[in-house]
Amino acid sequence: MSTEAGMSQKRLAVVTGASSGIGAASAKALVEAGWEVVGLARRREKLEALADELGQAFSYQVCDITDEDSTQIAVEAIVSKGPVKALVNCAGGAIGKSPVAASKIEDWRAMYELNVLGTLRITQKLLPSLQESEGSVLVISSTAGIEPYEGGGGYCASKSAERVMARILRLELIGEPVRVIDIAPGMVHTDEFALKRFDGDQSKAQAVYAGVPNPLTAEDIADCVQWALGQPDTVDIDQIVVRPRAEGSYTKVYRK
Ligand code: 8X3
Repeated sequence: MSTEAGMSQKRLAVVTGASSGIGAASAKALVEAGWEVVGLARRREKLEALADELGQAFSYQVCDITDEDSTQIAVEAIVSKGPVKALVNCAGGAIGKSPVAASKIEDWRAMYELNVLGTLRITQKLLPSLQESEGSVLVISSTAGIEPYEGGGGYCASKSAERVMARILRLELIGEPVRVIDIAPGMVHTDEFALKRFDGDQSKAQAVYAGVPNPLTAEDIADCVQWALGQPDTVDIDQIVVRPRAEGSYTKVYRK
């Protein structure tokens, strides 16, 4: 499909982690830009609310990408309706902020299962459809995958793995009509990221953003997603690193 032909036809994007944060914002931005979007997430009620808000251009599959059967069922339902033009991998998160010496193995395992293996699983399953459509794999990684920081062991390791996976996939697909895009956000203030990291502890979650003028929002990242996917099929935005102006690195943040 040529770029111009592709623009005039239906463009279907699959967004993982669509129930909240960057995933929900990306689904909205893509619908606003004329895409049809299938949102994947575990929480049906959140997906239903998004469907009510976004209307016909948005549908969803309740899906846990850490589960093989759940993902297979969702993918079969999606590809039966036609080729997928973009996969936006937003599902992911941080669990805990303990030093390596004291980290819980199960926290690391959960982050690997979701951030790395879940992304791998859904990407593998949708790749044939993306190849058919001259599509794009987009990964929301993190600056945590570029600059490790104390206490970030499991999360930084998983995000490094996710970034490396995207980079290697890009190399392995050279010559094929598929783009691989890695967007690495720094500090993004969403409702759930820090709360999940700190096991629901509101004060620890709020301290992450305390005094920081204008942390990024989920909508800022969704703009990057929409812009990167909106480039011509032959233009691969390999990597975007995006931070709030007040953040130079995880450990160099201006607070008022
Ligand atoms: C989130 C960025 O800085 O909290 O992916 O690790 S950070």
